[in-house]
Amino acid sequence: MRLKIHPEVADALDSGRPVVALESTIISHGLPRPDNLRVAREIEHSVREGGAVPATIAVVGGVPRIGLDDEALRTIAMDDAVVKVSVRDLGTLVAKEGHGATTVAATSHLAALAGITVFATGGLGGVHRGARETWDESADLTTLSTTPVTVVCAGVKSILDVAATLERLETLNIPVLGYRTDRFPGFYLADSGFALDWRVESPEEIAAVLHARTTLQCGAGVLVVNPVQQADELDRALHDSVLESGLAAADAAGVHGKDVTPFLLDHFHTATHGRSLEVNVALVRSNAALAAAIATALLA
Ligand code: PSU
Ligand code: MN
Repeated sequence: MRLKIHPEVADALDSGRPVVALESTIISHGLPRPDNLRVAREIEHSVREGGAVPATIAVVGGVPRIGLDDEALRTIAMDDAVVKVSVRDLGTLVAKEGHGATTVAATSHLAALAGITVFATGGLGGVHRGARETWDESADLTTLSTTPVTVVCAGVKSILDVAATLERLETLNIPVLGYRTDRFPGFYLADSGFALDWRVESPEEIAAVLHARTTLQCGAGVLVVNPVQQADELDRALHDSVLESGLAAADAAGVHGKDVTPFLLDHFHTATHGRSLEVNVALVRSNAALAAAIATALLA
């Protein structure tokens, strides 16, 4: 088995230029077609504008790819055969030569394997509501506890149990750094209602934290949380009503396991008539730009 690194990404890594990893589940299962392909390209563009090389990660025809050409990006966005893959699915999918869109967990794993340490996405997976009965907790959390990658995100969606997710991040030794905020962001909303212990003001300050962690062999990944601009956030009343109807619909449809997150995301996009998509795109692009700045600061 080989890992296929896009020549531009390989060149940047070899010559010590900044690279930012991007996940692909957000493209295949997190955003509606046909906007997803356009948005995937826009996210890559934001990384470039920030002065770094984008490396969107996915499995195409059984080959783990670090950086996708246009054909591969189109396959991930449009092909019905693309499955959502976490770390545990990678080996099976490679052996079966299938197409897979990587979650934050699987993307972090492959990024680290390729020597990429900064990664941008929208929202991290976490502890689901009702996890006390279902045990549904994303492998994003456990994977980050052992994978030294910095993930820039807008917190977690309120479809999850935010308080439980924050507790698990603490247990798993994953620090959460608020970028110019003291509040844990709630994805569509700038503030989830929970406070953070640590606030950072610049990419340089984040780089200093990361260098110190390397020296101290802290091992785990780091979450940098970047809230959506207050002007861009989803209307709170709309958010709350759509969340309530989405949770009820998922329950009524008997959706469970890895289908829960895509189901609820789709509900948000439909029920807000595309408004949640605009918020989603704005925050991912902002995260991509910040990740590029962090990757640059790390090399300074
Ligand atoms: N949260 C979002 N958008 C997403 C996801 C999470 O706001 O697209 C995707 C990410 O790829 C994340 C995955 O890694 O869902 C988590 O899925 P699960 O809960 O099944 O681990
Ligand atoms: Mn799950």
